[in-house]
Amino acid sequence: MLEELEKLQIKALAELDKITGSRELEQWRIRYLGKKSRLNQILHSLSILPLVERRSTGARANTIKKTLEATLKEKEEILGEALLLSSLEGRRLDVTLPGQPISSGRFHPITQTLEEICQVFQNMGFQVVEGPDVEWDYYNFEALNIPQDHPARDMFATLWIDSDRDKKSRLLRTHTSPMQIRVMEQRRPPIRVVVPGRCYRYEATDATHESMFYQVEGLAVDKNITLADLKGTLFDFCRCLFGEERKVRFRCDYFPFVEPGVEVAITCLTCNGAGCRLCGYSGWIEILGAGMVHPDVLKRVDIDPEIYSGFAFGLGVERIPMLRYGIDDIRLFYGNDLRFLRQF
Ligand code: FA5
Repeated sequence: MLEELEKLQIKALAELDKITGSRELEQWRIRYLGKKSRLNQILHSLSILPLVERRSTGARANTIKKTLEATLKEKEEILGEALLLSSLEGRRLDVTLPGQPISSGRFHPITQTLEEICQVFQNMGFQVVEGPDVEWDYYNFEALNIPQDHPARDMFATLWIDSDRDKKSRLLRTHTSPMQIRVMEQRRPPIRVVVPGRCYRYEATDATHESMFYQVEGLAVDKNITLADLKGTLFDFCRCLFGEERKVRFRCDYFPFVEPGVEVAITCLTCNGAGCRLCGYSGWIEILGAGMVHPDVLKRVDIDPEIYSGFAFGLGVERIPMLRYGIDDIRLFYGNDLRFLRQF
């Protein structure tokens, strides 16, 4: 039996030496040190041997078991280290390789335009304020000289929130002009504010009309403000946005809350004033409505029109990137088509 033990040790160690993988190592452990291994069988059958032989065989079998266990442990450590090294080698980072491109987000073209418009007015000393999308009839119409049954209500196809229109009712604001009243209720002149915001109209959509669109309202109230101030401010604004050579035209228009009222147009950016499909062959494109704040509006917010005067304007925001980039349909802005939006 001693001879068998010696042979077993030599065979086991020789096999262990050749092993290169952890799976083979486990199989080796089962084969030479497992419950059913020959070594284990010998250790369990010692009791049937005569006493002298039992002692010597038992001692030798235990020494061989310890040797095999110790060599197995050593081998496990060597293999573990090799495995770690090879996996590190495989995952080695080449810092000289070009990085993965990070696709960065961007602002919606309308948000970009709103920021640009506000920045131009902020540079002229205007402050940016915002107001509610859900508005009272009073601010959207009444306080702006548009009482119930006034024909000017037809200018603004309204989305009502309350069904009973005879009472104090709420609506989705049809323009940003209600903020003229809210600002003048809270502040005393001198006032210089611009109000960017969403507006809503109950209209069929087409290439130039959306049911939700943006406006930027402007309001300046102080002593001695004249139509010349309005013209100067809007001339400067148009030049900043559309370039020095752009021509700006002022023509009379009617809005119940201003007197006089004007409409401002610029020479078409596509045909440079020669006339094309975009400008309806007129050479001009209207971009905003404006005027001198009506004395009755000032009185309503306790500002004396004998002392103070002011101008106001309301600018359609979508028109600006449409003109600049030759976009022929306003609906593209709100269709959420990434192929369109990624161009800005
Ligand atoms: C107004 O909304 C007035 N509140 C403007 C104003 C303010 C006048 C202060 C005087 C003093 P109007 O309805 O014309 O006016 O709208 C102004 C601009 O909003 C238009 O020139 C147009 O560019 C834009 N706009 C109006 N309706 C729509 C629509 N359905 N879709 C997209 N843009 C629109």
